[in-house]
Amino acid sequence: MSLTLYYHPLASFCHKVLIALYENNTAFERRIINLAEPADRAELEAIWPLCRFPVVRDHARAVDVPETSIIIEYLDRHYPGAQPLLPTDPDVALDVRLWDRFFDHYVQEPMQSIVLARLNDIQCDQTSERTKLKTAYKMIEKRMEAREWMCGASFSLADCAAAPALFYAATVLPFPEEYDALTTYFDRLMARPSVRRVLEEAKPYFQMYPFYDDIPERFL
Ligand SMILES: N[C@@H](CCC(=O)N[C@@H](CS)C(=O)NCC(=O)O)C(=O)O
Repeated sequence: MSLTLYYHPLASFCHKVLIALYENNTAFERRIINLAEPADRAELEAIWPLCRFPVVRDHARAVDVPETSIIIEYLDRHYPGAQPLLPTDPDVALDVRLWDRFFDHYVQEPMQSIVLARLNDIQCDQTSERTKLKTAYKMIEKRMEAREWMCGASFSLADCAAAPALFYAATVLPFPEEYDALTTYFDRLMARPSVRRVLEEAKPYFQMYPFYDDIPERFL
């Protein structure tokens, strides 16, 4: 098998790439990395010294590919499937990349900061992170009033980024009740077979998540 994915089934950025792989039925080998294990850490560090995952090793092309957005573009280019995740129209592709960046920087990052503070039992002012999430929710609500997927009628890289970011963000800061478009989009994402499969595989690990009690019953 050509591809090996270094990942952990609970990690939100790993979910983003798993969704892309499942969307296209791409064959890959799994290498679960437990960052608490020094040997696992060393293995990941040898590939990507920043020690962040996921990383894909492509044995056939002899390259290691880090960074989720780059991995998904790489898969789209070299291992295309039935569901292209980057549109061929360059302007639509730019829009997809913009919303992918939006979810990584303005949903994942503040959410992860809040989660890490809870994990490490750090009491700190989280006003800035919560404000970023509130602004992001408001922007998604407005954008999704007239859209099926983030960048139009087709599921894309932006939706791969959105699903795990919103899944975990909702546990640290619930969506405002009046945000129907955001809630409908979230439910649509959660019903997508690739996303369901990722969440099903994460189930055995959910108890390790510091906001476990805030995961809705339907996902447990
Ligand atoms: N920008 C990176 C972010 C990857 C990332 O932050 N992954 C987390 C897991 S969700 C990680 O490796 N955390 C380990 C750490 O921070 O030590 C990407 O898109 O791949």
